[in-house]
Amino acid sequence: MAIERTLILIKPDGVQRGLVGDIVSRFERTGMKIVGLKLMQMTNELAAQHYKDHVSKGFYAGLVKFMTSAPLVALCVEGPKAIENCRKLMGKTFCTDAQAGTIRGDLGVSRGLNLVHGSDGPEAAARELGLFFKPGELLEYSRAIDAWSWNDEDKV
Ligand code: DAT
Ligand code: MG
Repeated sequence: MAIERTLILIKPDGVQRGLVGDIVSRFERTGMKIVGLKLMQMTNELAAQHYKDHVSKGFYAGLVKFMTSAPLVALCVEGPKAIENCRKLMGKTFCTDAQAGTIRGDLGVSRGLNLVHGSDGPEAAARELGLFFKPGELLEYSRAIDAWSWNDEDKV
């Protein structure tokens, strides 16, 4: 299995509620590696690109308004099956449906204010990472814990 990279956003509600540390920790403590991280505010232009597949949906205008309303944190997380693994950690889209133990299940109660975004597949991950990070902003580095977090058997 390939080692994947995925885009995670800690949405404005997560930043405003002081949950950045908790949410980052949930990804970090799995052993996956943070290879990009920034605090930023989403512009309308970036929102339009990021959510282009949702433009015809009834919730689109509210979604863009929410996502551009205050700073968010963008992360690039790397690891075996990182895309699917991060989605699992996030839980179902609406917090009310998300299982206990997930970010949305543990930390949220809303439909739209659901704390996190995670790319939903390899194509989306590549496209979205390109929107949020310049190539030089994603780093390659080793950590002492890497050998105890995943090994060659996770790459098959
Ligand atoms: P996810 O974030 O789980 O990938 P999505 O891509 O289908 O979900 O939708 C993007 C965001 O839009 C989602 O995080 C919250 C919001 N959203 C989706 N469906 C909605 C709905 N029916 N009503 C209100 N907000 C919705
Ligand atoms: Mg999505």
